[in-house]
Amino acid sequence: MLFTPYTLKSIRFRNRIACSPMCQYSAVDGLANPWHQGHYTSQARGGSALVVVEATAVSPEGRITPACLGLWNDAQAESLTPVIAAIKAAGAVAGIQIGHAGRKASANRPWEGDDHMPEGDPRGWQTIAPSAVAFGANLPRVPREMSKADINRVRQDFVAAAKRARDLGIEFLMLHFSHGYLAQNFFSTWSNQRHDEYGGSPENRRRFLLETFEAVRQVWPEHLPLCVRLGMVEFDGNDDTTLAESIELAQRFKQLGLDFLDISMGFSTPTAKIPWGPAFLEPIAARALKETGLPGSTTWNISTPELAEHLVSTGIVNMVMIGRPLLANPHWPYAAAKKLGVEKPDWVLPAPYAHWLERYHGA
Ligand code: 8OZ
Repeated sequence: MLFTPYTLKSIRFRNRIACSPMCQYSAVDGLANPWHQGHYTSQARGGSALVVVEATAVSPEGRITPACLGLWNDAQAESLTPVIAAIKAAGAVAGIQIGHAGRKASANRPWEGDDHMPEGDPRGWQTIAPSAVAFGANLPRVPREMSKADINRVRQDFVAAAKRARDLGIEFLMLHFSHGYLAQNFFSTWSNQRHDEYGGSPENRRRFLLETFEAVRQVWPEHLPLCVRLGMVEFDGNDDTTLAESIELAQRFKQLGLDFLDISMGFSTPTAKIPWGPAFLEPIAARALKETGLPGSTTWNISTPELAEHLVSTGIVNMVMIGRPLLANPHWPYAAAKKLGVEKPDWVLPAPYAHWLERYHGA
């Protein structure tokens, strides 16, 4: 099943493997450069059906680090043009994840500390979030509470980035509504302590996400898939309540035109006890996708072909989002096909590679 094609809206995926968005922290001024060109070209040539470009900020203060990609100006869009062309030329579907890092923004790159830059560091900036509450631990910066004007502006920033993605010929748009970034900051009581219509009840905590989704849907073409990556649970001991709330939120997105739900977790508190293990989100994904009836995917620790095949062949997900295995080997899909004994995988190994690997010497 992992190597059967899949069609969503007008888009055909050559198999069920997606290269999950993975921050490269290698940009200057939000611009893509030869690093991104090489990385995304390799992923597309490696055989993944969908290549989702890393978390790309909708505004300067929405970057996780100063080295994140951005899509808030035309120069940034232009810098992505050859990257998108290369993904498509290798037969993969070109996707992008757009987001705003909220209270987790203004951080050092993981290999340079993975923590907030100290207050006063000239490379850093004032973060914003629904409430002036810090994440804590390695991310102690206290965000400024967003005004209604901020909320409206960030929603429009998402819309402007979605338009740029559309105009770039990107075919799959993922909204980063998880991992303790801005949207999750609104949804989670760990970070949202507002008393206006954007905080308090589940309906109020959903409002920013639903309004942003709805506004993006209006500019994102009807025939192209719109995806949300949602943090469904926090692993904070309160998951029954959180999962019920997030499933309801997913149902509301569905009513507004969501095409694909990518199941992840919240990362809203450093006190979370995450049960890291092979495909540990499987039961959450199974329940959420079944109850909502939405097509979708899941991610985290899907590191063997057998596990990926299991998730797809049982009908739990339509696609798997693979991360680190594809960093270690962009040709993981080819290796997976061989391991699973797939004779003629219905995906196109680019002709030069196919010639040497399949035709000349045999497999
Ligand atoms: C894992 C490691 C580093 C960054 C996210 C940008 O949570 C990330 C990220 C995840 O979406």
